[in-house]
Amino acid sequence: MLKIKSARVIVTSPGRNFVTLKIETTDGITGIGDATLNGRELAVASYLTEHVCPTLIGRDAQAIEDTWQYLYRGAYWRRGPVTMTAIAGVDTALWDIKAKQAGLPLYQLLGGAARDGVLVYGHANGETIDEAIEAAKRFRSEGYLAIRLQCGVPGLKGIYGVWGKQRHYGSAKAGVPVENTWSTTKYLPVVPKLFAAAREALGWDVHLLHDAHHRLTPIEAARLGKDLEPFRPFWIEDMTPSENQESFRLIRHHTTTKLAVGEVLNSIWDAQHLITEQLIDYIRMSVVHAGGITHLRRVAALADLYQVRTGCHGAADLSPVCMGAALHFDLSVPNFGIQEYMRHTEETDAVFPHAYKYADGMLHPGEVPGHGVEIDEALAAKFPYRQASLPVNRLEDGTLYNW
Ligand code: CS2
Ligand code: MG
Repeated sequence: MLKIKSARVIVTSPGRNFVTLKIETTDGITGIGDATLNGRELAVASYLTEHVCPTLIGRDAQAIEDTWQYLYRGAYWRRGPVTMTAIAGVDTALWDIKAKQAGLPLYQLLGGAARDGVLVYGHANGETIDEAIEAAKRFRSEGYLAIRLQCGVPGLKGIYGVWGKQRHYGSAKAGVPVENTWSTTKYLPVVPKLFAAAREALGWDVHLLHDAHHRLTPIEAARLGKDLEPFRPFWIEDMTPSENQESFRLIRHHTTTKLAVGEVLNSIWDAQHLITEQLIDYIRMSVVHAGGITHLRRVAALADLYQVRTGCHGAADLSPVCMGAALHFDLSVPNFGIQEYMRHTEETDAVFPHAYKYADGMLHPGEVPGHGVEIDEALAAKFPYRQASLPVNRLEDGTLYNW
């Protein structure tokens, strides 16, 4: 039996914090899993180090499902982002080991390739609509078939998803949270203008996406959905907070604009009604935050029954280890929709050498055994943890709001 000999947490910060779990077996096979929770990294690192890793030693490294159930049911305190991210780190590392042991790329253990490559979307943004459109043209020139559009809102600063000319995005800032200001009234008229300009400049053979980032009430989301219908968005994401899954019934009642939800969800139960009532079109849950490949496959299987497609979260605060694992999942899952692809910095890519490659608007996970991502521990050690926090948002009158 292939037993677990060691399980170690590696925290590194090549430009931003990442938490990686590394498992080694008695046969010397190693596997790694992403366990990064942006702004709460040490909570997951501690959960793993103190409460999970000691229980793994001596366990059968091949018993992925039993280990998943042990960590989920055995925790008593089920679900939640910290718990499910910790479980994801273990699950992903064990799938990596199993595929390496088989000498196969991970997707071959998940049913093989269901498509030639994984459609991805890039992130065009700018303080102004013109700047965002120029950025979108650059993504088109790089062969992207799908582009997310975000732009500034006149009269507001620090808008989500606008990071200017720098190539890479880091939402968490050093120290305690910075405070942004928000006005839905100022925001709502801007997005239709952004999409009108994008269709004018880019035409119709490119998918256009937008992230409302939890900022609207259901009726405001319905308004935005109706206003955007003429521009046929691929999806509008996180239109309203998704804890109240019923909210989406109201949005659905008013608009045919396609909806994506789920990057902050971490279990099938959080999305159960969104899926079974077909209140959404894409489920955004990710390998790293939804309990790993084992649980995400269950979510995708439920979604498939209701013609809901996957659209995994893939922001730069999810490490290349998550991206690598997600691409094997994306390549094999029948109801694949699209994969978010926010490029990591060169420093991050050096810490996490990987087999996945971008070409012509698609990513492919590569053919090496496992998920195809490793960690250079010597280099990782050169980037110590730095406390960082996601921003908080207030309305113009000071009311604390959704970031
Ligand atoms: C965003 C994320 O990529 C997205 O869709 O919602 O950038 C999100 O803000 C970060 O992952 C939060 O850590
Ligand atoms: Mg989002």
